[in-house]
This record gives sequence, structure tokens and C-alpha cells, in this order.
Amino acid sequence: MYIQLMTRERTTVQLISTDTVWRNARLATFDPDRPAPYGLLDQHDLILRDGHILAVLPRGETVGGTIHDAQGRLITPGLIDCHTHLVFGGNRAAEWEQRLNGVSYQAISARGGGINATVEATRAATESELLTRAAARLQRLLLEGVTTLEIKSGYGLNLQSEAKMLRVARQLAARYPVEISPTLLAAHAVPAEYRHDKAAYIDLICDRLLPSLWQEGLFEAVDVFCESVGFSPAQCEQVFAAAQRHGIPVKGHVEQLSLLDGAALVSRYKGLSADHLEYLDENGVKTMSDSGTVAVLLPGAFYFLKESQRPPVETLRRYQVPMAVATDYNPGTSPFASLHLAMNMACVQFGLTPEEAWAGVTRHAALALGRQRSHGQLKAGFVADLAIWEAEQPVEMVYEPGRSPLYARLFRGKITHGSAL
Ligand code: DI6
Ligand code: FE
Repeated sequence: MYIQLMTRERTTVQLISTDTVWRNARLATFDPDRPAPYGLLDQHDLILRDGHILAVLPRGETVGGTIHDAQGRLITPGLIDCHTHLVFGGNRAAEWEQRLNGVSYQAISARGGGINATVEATRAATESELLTRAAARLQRLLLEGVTTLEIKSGYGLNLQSEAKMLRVARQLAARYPVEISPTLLAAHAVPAEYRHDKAAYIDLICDRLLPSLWQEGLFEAVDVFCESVGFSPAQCEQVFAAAQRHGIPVKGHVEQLSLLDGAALVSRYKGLSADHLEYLDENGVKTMSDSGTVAVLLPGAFYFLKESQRPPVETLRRYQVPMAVATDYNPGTSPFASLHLAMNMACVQFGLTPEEAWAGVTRHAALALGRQRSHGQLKAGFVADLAIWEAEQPVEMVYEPGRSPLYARLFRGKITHGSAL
């Protein structure tokens, strides 16, 4: 790893010329082994090698390498948005206007609008049109220091269009300095052609879409919409069982508009995360605690749907269920590409502390994506995905969404955005 030169006074670490050292920074490590809030460290050097963090050392314990003077700025892990529907055609602004005039999300869904309106626009769009639209949304997240994000399918609802969406997600990762975790959400809504036979559509997912798209390597996890306007727990379990037969991790949109014990179902399958959770009860929290399933909070949808039922944050805390925070970027219930705003809403609407909100877009978001041993902390061996801020305290980015005081963004140790370029 690196050579330690023992001298009388102290250990000095000899670096190689391609190593880089970020010096004079305040490090918010989110390393649970560091006792300070946010895992904060002053007077330490962050040493990077080959796209990873080589070490976090007290200042001045290294010799060699290329020094970058952070001039007292704050460095955090790159942000992780662990729940987005970033790829889609069309928009649902007119529907939102109807909802403001009192028409419910469920009523719009029932008459073929809602998700199916976006399905129609997504099926009609070409891969290149979807890529262009999604890239513009992605750029806004990158400028907020996001370095990893999850992107779901779920607006195709047939093999060809679900594949098209997932290929767009793969192209975004190929064209931009960002890591993408693609998720199959074919069980998002029943497409028009199956509206009279939901069971047959679930069979199509389990017997055709899931195996074929898995074969093509187009996704990492399987998600479902367990809700009255989506699929029943039994139908979701059929999809989870199919995923399990292929060894694919699962997650679910659960307890968003009602309590269907979807979180307990996700937990039974040792799911990565249970998402939304406005109607989650203590039994559901307990199952998540037992299975290690992450609670992904999506305050944007709560806000846009003008919900009143909040997720049981206090109970989640009591059972020490890790809480993540994400944008849920989608045209129907959360059309905004700002993880800082989502952090702010998680504090103002759901009562998280700013430190919990930050853990929710770093360490806990990494856990929700199965990347807890490599992402979301400033720790030796983790990826060198960093955000450097014109700010002294992490709370500043939660306090003032829309400002995004990003000084520099590093992806695998390379500066991709900001004035340090
Ligand atoms: N829950 C949501 O809030 C989004 N999907 C889901 O399962 C809504 C997606 C849409 O309305 O387009
Ligand atoms: Fe969602």
C-alpha cells in the first residue's frame, strides 16, 4: 500500500508521484468509527490513489504526492441519490394543475392518467430523446455534488420499452462521470393492454421481462409499487419470488398511500430498502430492523401530493433503522432534481436532523444500494468520489437548498466540476 518511514519523532508516509493529497480541509467523513458529528475531522489530509481513498491522516504525516490546498473548505463524500425515476418522456404539469383543483392522484390514475400517461410518452420517445432529457436532469444533480444515483425503469411496461429505459440509464453512466445503479420497476403500473388482466401482466414480468433484461445485464435490483393504485402484496411477492430465483436483490415502494404491510414483505425477502413509508407501523419498523432493510424517505412526493401522514421517524430511530433520503425524481409526484432540497424537506417535513439528512445521502444511501463497503464515507479503501464546498459546515447545504456552493466535484479522484478544475 504505501511505505512508512519510521523516524524518532513520528511516522512519515512516503507517497508516489501520482498520489494526490487534499490538505487544509475540514473532512465530514460520515465514518461511524469517528465519534464527532458528521464524522468531522480538522487538520487531516485526504490521500487519494487510483481513484480510491488511500488514507485519512493527521496533517503533515505524508511526503510526496501532489498537494491540493483546500484552503479550509469542507469536503464530504459525493452525494448519493438512491431513489430516482430520472428517465421518462413527456411531463405531467397539466395533471398537477388538475390535482391543485382537487382531482386526486388516484382518480387521475383510475381514468388512465398518472403513470400510464408517462408510459405513453416514454414508449413514443426514442432512446436518444430519452437520453437527452435525462442528461439535462442528471447535470442538475451533478452540480449538487451527486456522484452515484439509482435510476428505475417503470415507464415502459413492456420488454422493448423497459429495455429502452434501462439502456438509457446505462448510456448516462458511460457518457458522464457518475455511477448509476439501475433498477427494474416493471411492477410500477398495469399497462393499458393488460388493464383487464393484472395477473397476466405480473406473469409477463416474472416469466419474460425480468429474466430477459437480467440476461442482458441491464439492472441490479427489482422494485415494485405496492399500493392500491399499483400492485397487491401477493402480486409483489410473486415478483420478489421471481427475483429471488435469479438471486436479484429487491426493494419496494411501500406504505406510501396506505398500510399494506409492504415493508414487512420487503423485509421477508431481506430487501435492500423500503421506500416512502408514510403509513409504516411499528410492526413494519421491527421487521426492517430485523432484516437490515434501509428506510428510504422521499419527502418530495409527500410534499407534492400534499400528504399529511408522515413516516414514523421516531420509531425508526428507536429501532435504529438506517434512514436514507432521496429525490424520487419523477414527473408525477416529485418533479425536482435537487437532493439538497430533499434533505431540507426531510428536516422540515419529517423532523430529521441535518446530520441524519446528510447520512441519508451518503452512508445510508450507499447501504440502500448495497455499496456500504465502498461508497458514502471518507475512509481508506472507499471510492474517491468527493464534493468540496465553499462552506464550513454540512448544515449550510441543507439550510439553503438551491445555492449548491460546490467548489469542486471529484469522481474516482478526478476533478469533474467546479473552480478547482
Ligand atoms: N410512487 C410514486 O410516488 C411514483 N411512483 C411510485 O411508485 C409516482 C410515479 C408517477 O406518478 O409517475
Ligand atoms: Fe419512486
